[in-house]
Amino acid sequence: MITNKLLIATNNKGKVKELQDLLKDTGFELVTPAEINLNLEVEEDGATYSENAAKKAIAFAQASGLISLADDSGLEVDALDGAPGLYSARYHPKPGASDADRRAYMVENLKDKPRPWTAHFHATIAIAIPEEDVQIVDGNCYGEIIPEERGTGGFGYDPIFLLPELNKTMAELEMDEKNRLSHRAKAVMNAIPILKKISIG
Ligand code: ITT
Repeated sequence: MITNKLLIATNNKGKVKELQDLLKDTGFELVTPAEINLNLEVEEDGATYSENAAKKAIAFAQASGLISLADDSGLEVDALDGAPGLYSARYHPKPGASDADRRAYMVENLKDKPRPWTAHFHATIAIAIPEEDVQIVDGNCYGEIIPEERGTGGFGYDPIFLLPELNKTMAELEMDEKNRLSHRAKAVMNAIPILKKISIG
């Protein structure tokens, strides 16, 4: 049976916070994996953001019986030929590395390349209905990587991702500002018509 609950199908606490805010006016009751005691790690072995996002959304929908929204995202740096991209969460040779380690590693890999280090964040969102279909949308946000960290908001690569037109990093934005501009915000905007259709039935 389809309910009006929507499971935010991610284990990333930064994404959970942003998606709770971005989806608050959709009419769905938002549920997190922790709230339903669902502990699910999905292996991200797809060749594209879409494959990984769909795999996560379907796995969470099957495990919970709830409509599930998953996000697969990454940071693509032009001077690194689009790396780390799909592998952004694992971009470090050392297992167990932190977000701060990954930021330092990125800056280290860029230090001999000419600036500006242009880059964009990409997010693909998949919405899966249990026993039914999965639908995919995406969004991008363009900026540049800077060598020094600025700001304490957000998560992941936000302190080194500058939005040149604002002269602020993603980590210097209030969450509502990030949630107007980010790749994830744009993907959610594209997901709203799909969610409306689902809720109408
Ligand atoms: P789930 O799969 O459970 O959702 P994850 O962190 O493994 O969590 P991804 O595989 O999609 O998610 O990895 C995306 C990585 O890209 C994330 O861990 C960050 O390092 C980076 N990233 C994505 N969106 C970001 C954002 O808004 N700000 C900063 N870094 C971001």
